[in-house]
Amino acid sequence: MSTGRWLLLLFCTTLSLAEKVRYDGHQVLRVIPKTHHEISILGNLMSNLENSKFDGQLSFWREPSNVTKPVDIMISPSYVKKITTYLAHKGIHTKVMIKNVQELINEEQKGLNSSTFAYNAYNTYETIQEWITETAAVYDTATEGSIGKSYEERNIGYLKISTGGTNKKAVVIHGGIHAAEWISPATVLYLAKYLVEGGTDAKDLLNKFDFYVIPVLNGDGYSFTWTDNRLWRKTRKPNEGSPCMGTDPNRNFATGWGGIGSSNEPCSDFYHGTKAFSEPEVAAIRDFVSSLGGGDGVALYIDYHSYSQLWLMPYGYTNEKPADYDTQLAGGKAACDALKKVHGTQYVYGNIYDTIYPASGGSCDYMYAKQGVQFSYSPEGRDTGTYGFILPAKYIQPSGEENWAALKAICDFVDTNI
Ligand code: 0X9
Ligand code: ZN
Repeated sequence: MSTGRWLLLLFCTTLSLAEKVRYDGHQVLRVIPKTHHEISILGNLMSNLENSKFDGQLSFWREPSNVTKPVDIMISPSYVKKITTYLAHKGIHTKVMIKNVQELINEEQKGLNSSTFAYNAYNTYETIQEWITETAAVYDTATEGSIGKSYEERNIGYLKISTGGTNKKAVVIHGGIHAAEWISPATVLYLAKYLVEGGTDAKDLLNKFDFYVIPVLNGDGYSFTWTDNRLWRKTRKPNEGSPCMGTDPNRNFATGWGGIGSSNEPCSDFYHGTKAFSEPEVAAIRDFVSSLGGGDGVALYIDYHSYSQLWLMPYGYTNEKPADYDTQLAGGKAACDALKKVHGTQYVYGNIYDTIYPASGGSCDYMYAKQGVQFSYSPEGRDTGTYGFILPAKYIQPSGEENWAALKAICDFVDTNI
């Protein structure tokens, strides 16, 4: 190859390595549907997302579900006018929540430090895994473990925090099933911090339970949000016959798999995959909870998401209420009441189907219905849409503090109700 060609190749490779998906001028619009007719118009807009015409131009940050429930749509600049006019013609009013998504990403980038760990900052996948090893080395109560590997063979590490003894049930906590939801791993790390540092409250919890904290379940997706696309949600496994990669891991569990609120289109953000547990990360958390004895060994399972400030519980795949609904709901209330006392942050609690939207194949339903974990929750953390997935790092600490209060409350509740 000539020197010129080599240089060209080097230039192109460097360019493609440096290139990140940009969201210049992308807006997030909010619609609060007033009627079922409006919901179906928004639903059609969403299914259009799946045909090539709108591909990449519209992305639902919050899907349509019910009247009065906000729907958030990110729209590329060239489509903003087209979509707002289209909706206005149908009598649907839109409100700009985020004027320019790229500006928020730029702000966030300024504060990122990819090499050192800090609780009050967003940390890379690598730094978080190192944190697991270092924390296990420092604290007697902490040990390091792994639940398996991601598709790209990243380790899915966990920190076990335990004061020993027998007959304690487990609490399994994880973050980062959805890659873009950065406040989730950050909050989960804060919870682990309080547990290992062992204040009076932590000691009290550790007398009751053993804790398994998995900061990032979907490490491939999370890494991809740092290197390529800040808003990536899914796993990173290629889909045969499609140019689009990844499956929504929270549609990949075996509870109503392939049903309402999931998509069979690989390009959709809500793609359910080729079969339940097609994603190694999802199979890994299934096997891990099984290895702890399912519901016999695990008292409480919490899968942290963002955003919307909701404390969600089963089911998402049906509007039927589980047998344990009243107790689960009372647990959710205890968590939200305690959370609110810290910084005044208001969470709404309830079943996934009615409180956010129908969602089949989710972790929360699966751990309850199939593994028998009586208390299974999927909270959606801060905020309510001002920043959405791109929550500034200054909110990590308050999120950690209030979620610690919520965790203490739910653990106490579970301890007296199991
Ligand atoms: O769509 C989801 O998976 C969740 N919302 S998010 O914006 N974080 O993606 C809601 C579903 C609730 N969780 C479960 N079904 N487990
Ligand atoms: Zn999520």
